[in-house]
Amino acid sequence: MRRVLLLLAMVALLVGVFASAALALSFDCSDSPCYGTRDGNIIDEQTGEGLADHIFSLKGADYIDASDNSGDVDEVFGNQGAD
Ligand SMILES: [Ca+2]
Ligand SMILES: [Ca+2]
Repeated sequence: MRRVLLLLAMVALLVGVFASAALALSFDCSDSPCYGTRDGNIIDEQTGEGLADHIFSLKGADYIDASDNSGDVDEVFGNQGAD
C-alpha cells in the first residue's frame, strides 16, 4: 500500500511538471508591441534589421532575446517573475 501511495505521488508530481512546461510558449514576435502570456515564455525579437521592438513578457519566468538584430533600439519589460 505504501508503495502504491508513493507511486501515485510521483505520478502527480510529474504530471504537474510537464503540464506547466507545456503551457510555456516559445515564439518570435511578429509585431510590436509584442506580448507574452501569464506563464513563462521564450520570446525572440522580430526578424529583420532596424525593427524597434517593445516586448512585454508579462507574468512568469521569461527569457527574452532582443539581440538578434543590430541597428535598432528595443524595449523589454519582464514584469513579474524571474526574467
Ligand atoms: Ca529589434
Ligand atoms: Ca515575466
